[in-house]
Amino acid sequence: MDINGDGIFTISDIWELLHLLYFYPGDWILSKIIETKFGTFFEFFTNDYGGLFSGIISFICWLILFAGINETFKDIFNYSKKTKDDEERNE
Ligand SMILES: [Ca+2]
Repeated sequence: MDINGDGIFTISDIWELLHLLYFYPGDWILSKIIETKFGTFFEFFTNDYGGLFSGIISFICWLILFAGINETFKDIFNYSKKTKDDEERNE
């Protein structure tokens, strides 16, 4: 858990971990395109990990993920509400 490598686990490591986690989707996509013609054309390098492009891609990925989770929970909630309504109607 010592992310910044200073030999001790502190609150800074939690911040670093959150940073790492947030940029993970963007950095992963960057790692896949860095060696392609597309990546070469747009001059993506390993020092772009955690950068603007990665941040934007990560933001979109997290937005899609949380929107999906939200929709899933909405469906579950509506389903349980429907079943409750149906039960009340049957009584
Ligand atoms: Ca540390």
